Amino acid sequence: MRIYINQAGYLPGSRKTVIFAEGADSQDSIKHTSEKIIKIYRENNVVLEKKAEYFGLDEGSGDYVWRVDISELTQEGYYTIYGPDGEPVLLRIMENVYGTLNKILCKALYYQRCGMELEEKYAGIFQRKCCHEGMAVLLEDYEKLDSEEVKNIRRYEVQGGWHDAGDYGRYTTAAATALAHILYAYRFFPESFQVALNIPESGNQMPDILNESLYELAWLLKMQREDGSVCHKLTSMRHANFVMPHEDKRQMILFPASTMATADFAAIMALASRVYETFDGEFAQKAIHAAARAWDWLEKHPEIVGFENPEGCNTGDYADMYDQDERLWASVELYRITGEKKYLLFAESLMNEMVDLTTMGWTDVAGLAGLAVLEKKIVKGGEFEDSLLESRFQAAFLEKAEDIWKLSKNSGYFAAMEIEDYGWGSNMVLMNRAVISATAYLLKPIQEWKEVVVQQMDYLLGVNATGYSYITEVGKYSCQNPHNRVTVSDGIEYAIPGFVVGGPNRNPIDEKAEWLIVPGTPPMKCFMDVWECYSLNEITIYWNSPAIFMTAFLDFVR
Ligand code: 9MR
Ligand code: ZN
Repeated sequence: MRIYINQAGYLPGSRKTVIFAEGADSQDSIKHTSEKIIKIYRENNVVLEKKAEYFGLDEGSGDYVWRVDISELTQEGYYTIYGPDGEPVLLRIMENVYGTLNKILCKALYYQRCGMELEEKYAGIFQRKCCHEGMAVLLEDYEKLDSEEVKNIRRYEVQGGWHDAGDYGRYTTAAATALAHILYAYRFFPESFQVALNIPESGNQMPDILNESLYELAWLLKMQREDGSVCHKLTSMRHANFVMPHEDKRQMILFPASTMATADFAAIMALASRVYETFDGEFAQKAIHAAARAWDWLEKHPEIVGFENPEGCNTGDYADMYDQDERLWASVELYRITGEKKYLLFAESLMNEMVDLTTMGWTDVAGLAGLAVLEKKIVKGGEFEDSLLESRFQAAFLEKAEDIWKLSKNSGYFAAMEIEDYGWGSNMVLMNRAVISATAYLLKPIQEWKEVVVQQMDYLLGVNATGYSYITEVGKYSCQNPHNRVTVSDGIEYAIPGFVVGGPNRNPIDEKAEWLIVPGTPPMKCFMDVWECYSLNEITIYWNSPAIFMTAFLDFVR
């Protein structure tokens, strides 16, 4: 029998779940339906005695599950909970739990910074030297590097941005998605982002989350070519070895443009232009100009221009065979900032093409267009200029929130997941669903939808069948061995705190996980906190970003 709690802490006013579980294969002869009473102590006094509710066999985990709702406890402080087997577990209730966590998740992005020294006064023990200062070449010139023609090759200054993940690549669609979660979160919940992050720009009048995001945006501008198109990625031909970033001297290559990258770029630059307008007019101008140029190129390329890794390249490809959702997002954002009818007409013409209007991962971004459209309603109680788009997106988000709630209710662990969802980066699927639920709650305050967000946060922080907190160094049993080249090679005992790892994956593709995960393991348990397991335990910017959205939301509505 094991006991699972949210290891970061619970909000005083929100739903609080504790789970007891026992593997279906357990040798213990505990009768599954037998009554289980739990006791919660505070300073040696019993403050709550409660019967656990027997859920039954949970399919995702293969566990027999008992759930205890301890929402009655609303006083801040530390509590000890005794499980049926008598083992004590310490839990805490804290008003600022998600404010604090939000800050840690945001600060993690600073540690991903490329092309800049991380000084001790900001990075502490994680200080490191400047990396990836070299110039990049276009893929078509890469072959010429060893030839006579080398002197004619044009080189590009591409310094800056965040390393995408545990690798040192920088990828456009991944960057745009991460930035979108963050910038929409900032628009929806600005109050949740008022704390300083102790980064070099702190104190300059701009909220630090915008400072941090600007570091990425400024780099992203460098991914655009003269014709307006935007390169799909900037990486070396092969992933770096497990060395510190400054030791990675591989040639950086600007890979060809794709319509997905160009449309995402147009969308995020248009969004950034309106977000930064009051803080940095010059950047806002540059951003909208760049967005318009990207759009012009898209207009000239109505057919999809895809992206595929060239032979011999093993860095990420962020494969995506469909670009209509990216174009939709770009047109909506461009309409919001320019008010030009042509963008609106274009967006309307795409609405019926979309299978799902709520998606917000790097492959499918229709839901990001949704956030752009619904923002007016959420933030100012205003209306979007087009009632068709607004009503379609609103209906889609509300309907989806209802589905997500049902999913979560059917899981012993309240995880809004189906068996097939436990693939590479399953935590993102779960978090993106929470973002949808949060958005729907802002449109229509159905209590259950907010609880879904709370429960997905609980899952990330330990209320799941592995018992891990999937956020590095947050919680007693947190992931500490993420697949992150910096963490593997920095010689520091601790992981860099505040990174969300990919999570359980029933189809792991890295050798170590294939070897470690016993066939037949239930999907929610297909996880190892082992650094080689990149398809389980890697980190990326777009796994932190939905968590940033969720924590900002929870801090806002608490
Ligand atoms: O997060 C991505 C996951 O959804 C895909 O299944 C996988 C394979 O295409 O790629 C993941 O993204 C990785 C990227 O390709 C390179 N940087 C690290 C990313 C996280 O593992
Ligand atoms: Zn770097």
